[in-house]
Amino acid sequence: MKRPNRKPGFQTRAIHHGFNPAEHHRAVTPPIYMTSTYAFETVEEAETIAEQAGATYAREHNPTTAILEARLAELEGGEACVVVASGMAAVGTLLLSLLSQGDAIVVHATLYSNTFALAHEAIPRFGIRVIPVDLSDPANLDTIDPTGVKLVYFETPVNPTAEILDIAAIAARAHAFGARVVVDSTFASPAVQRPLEHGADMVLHSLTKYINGHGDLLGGAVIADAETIARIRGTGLRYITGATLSPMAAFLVLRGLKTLKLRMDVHAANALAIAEMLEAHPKVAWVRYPFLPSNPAFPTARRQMSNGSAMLSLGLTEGFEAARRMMDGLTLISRAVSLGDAESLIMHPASLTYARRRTKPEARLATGVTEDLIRLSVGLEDLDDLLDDLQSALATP
Ligand code: 4LM
Repeated sequence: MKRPNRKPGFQTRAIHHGFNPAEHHRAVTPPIYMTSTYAFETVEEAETIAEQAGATYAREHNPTTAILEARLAELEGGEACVVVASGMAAVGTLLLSLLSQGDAIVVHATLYSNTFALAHEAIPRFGIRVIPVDLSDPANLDTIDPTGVKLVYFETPVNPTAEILDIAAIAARAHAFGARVVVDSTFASPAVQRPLEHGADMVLHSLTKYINGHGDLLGGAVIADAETIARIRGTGLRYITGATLSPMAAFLVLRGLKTLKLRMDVHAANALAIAEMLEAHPKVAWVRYPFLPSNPAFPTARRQMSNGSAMLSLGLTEGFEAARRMMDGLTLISRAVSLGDAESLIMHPASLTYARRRTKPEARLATGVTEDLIRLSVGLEDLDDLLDDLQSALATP
């Protein structure tokens, strides 16, 4: 019997929310609607549907995608969601929908490298003032000129440092001068952290990472109030970027979501054990993982995250060259960018940035990213195998 007053748990909603088999020929799994356009009985019907911002064309509407959007909004505790073709499409579509010439945006000093490039190279070209602030101390927000600041934008945990920013403290200060807060929560996923519950106004995800979780597609999402999402969909997605997620990708993300919480529990348990091993290792100079008890950010992390997720950063006592040698010694963990997959992935931002400079001299490391920093996305392999691989690689002379 149904108990109407009890809200189903996260895992149940991740499997069922927003889908009724009775509306889809009793299919238990959401069907993939491969169509670019929709037919109407009459011109009047087309007009009515267009007026209600309903499905007229697949750049903005698709039934498979709509199930994913309803489910992500529910899991983040937001009113509405729009999904797009990649995480960068989400960042670009959001900023180009909500900012205009003369506006300003605060960004945390450290960001994912391409969000950093968007903020510091592209956005200023449109007459938008970009104000980098070290948000690890939220009081730094009190020192800026808030004129025209519409958005305060940051990631937590931060890419690639795994630093933790205090969502509630930053949101309180941003709201005091009338700005809205956007949190890129890609490194956590809604199974671990729900920024809207801590005062953020919008949540952004690269679906490519934990939410899909299987390393086989690109996708992005923004979750916010219904009016903001209607604006992002109706301008940003419709005629600025047109960066629509394919229905096939939406279907795969829905499949990934069903196991998100289960995966995050194993990711986090593996990551904590690896962080503890690294912390005690003589060749490791430092390690940063949100839920390491020695991490000064642990109390903040515990307040806003249910576990530490599985992104960690570390530096070796012998620095840059030692990082490259250690990574080349790994046989199980893949040397690859991206994160959140079943496979463990490791990368060294400084090497990639230096390589990129051969073709793009202005390429630079984001603030706070040191030359020795190695980033590890801990996967779902057996913990003993991961520990073995890391310990053997660290033993490489
Ligand atoms: C990477 N990251 O770090 P798409 N926001 C965050 C991210 O980490 C990323 C994006 C947005 C990496 C990709 C190669 C916090 C991406 C952008 O890759 O466009 O889905 O997401 O290794």
